[in-house]
Amino acid sequence: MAYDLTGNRVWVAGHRGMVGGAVARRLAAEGAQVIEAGREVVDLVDQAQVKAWMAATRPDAIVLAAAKVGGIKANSEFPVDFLYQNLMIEANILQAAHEADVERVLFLGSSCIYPKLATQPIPEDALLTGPLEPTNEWYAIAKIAGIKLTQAYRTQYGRDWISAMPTNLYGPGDNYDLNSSHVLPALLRKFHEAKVSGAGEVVVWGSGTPLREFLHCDDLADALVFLLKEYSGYDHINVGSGVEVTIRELAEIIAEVVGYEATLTFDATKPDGTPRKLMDSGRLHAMGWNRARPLRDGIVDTYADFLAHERRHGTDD
Ligand code: GFB
Repeated sequence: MAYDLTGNRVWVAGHRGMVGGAVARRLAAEGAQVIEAGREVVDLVDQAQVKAWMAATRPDAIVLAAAKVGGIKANSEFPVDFLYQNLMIEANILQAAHEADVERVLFLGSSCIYPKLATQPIPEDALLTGPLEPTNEWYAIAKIAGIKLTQAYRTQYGRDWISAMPTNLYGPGDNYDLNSSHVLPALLRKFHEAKVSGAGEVVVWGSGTPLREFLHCDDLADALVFLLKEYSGYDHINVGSGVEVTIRELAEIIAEVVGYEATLTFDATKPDGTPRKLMDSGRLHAMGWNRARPLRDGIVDTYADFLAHERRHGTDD
């Protein structure tokens, strides 16, 4: 039977992030009562604070979109932050949710949980079948632990909790800091700045040949609300767009959207990361969700948001 969100009190953990923000907007449109709590209210790495806040708040459902996230550089440079903080956040929230008897939890993982050389497109059952991509293994191991912990509460206590694995995400509210961002916001900012300064050149990390699948955060949020309502099961569910491009092709699309032709310089001192990670989203499609927008449309929307909030990104400092 479908889970009715109307009027339900749903805590979006991580509402200030790109994904959490999108989920909060989508849940509000669904008629849910969205609960938000910033770090000044509850520090998710602190077990006592999470337990006390959860016991006092007692949400009906939780979307666990809080995480220490970042691109390939930040993942490689801050292994403790990515492993420790993410383990603590998910363990604290799930145990506190169990103690507060929370009906539904949706835990969010990432496509980097899969082996570096998994068969493509990657089905859900590729999990734990081979070695991980080293540039983000810390984050991946924390996320794998989160999937397993969610499954453990289901197995041991019969909790109706689920997990979803989004592919590489982008959209309004992304992080545009060039040291910690993912590739799409980084290239949007680099092309925009080259256009403003007339630099004529944009530096792209790595070889430009890795393939990535991209999904707009509002499409992810739509899929997550669909899963919250319609899915109850032990297995995690892939959420992708099926749209895959090389990093060079991505740079070319962004050049077109920003409206600036620049020479691409490939910086071979920066890592490529995993060669390809296209997810098999067949299970989600079979359940009835397949509404990802075309990549170019999503980038147009994201660039408009970037321009509207330019000062926030520090691009004109
Ligand atoms: O998005 P990204 O940082 O992360 O990098 P991953 C994707 C690809 O884009 C890599 C290249 O091949 C990068 O070398 N790239 C080119 C750039 N130019 C740039 C640039 O200016 N900035 C960045 N950041 N990349 C992430 C993981 O892996 O995937 C996270 O680090 C998470 O943990 C996420 O799992 C989904 O796609 O390689």
